[in-house]
Amino acid sequence: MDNNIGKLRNEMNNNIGNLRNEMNSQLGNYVQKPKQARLYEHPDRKGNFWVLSISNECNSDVWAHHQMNDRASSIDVQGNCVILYDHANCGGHSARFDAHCSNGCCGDFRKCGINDVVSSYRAC
Ligand SMILES: [Ca+2]
Repeated sequence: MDNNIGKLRNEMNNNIGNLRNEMNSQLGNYVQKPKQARLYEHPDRKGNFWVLSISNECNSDVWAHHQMNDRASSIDVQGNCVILYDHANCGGHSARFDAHCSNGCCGDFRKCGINDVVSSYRAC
């Protein structure tokens, strides 16, 4: 009798575990991963970097983080599309960096007139 109860309990626990795994896996398909990119201090992704949290809202955390404000010289868009701006609150001169870096200046902002000025950004 005790053996049967133990067996049933184990079986039930296994089923619950399988259901939980299945549920988490299904949920994972709906939870959107945050979009990120890296802004680098020097050309060719060198020096200190700052991780951008990209959304449709303008983000001025580069401006607020004084060690990176007006210093960025290259970017790794990590498959995302980002618009970088000269001023806080997405103001002033801007440059658009798509997933393929088709503007040709991901590795060197001097080529697109946005070197050492970036203060804010948003998703394309
Ligand atoms: Ca600036």
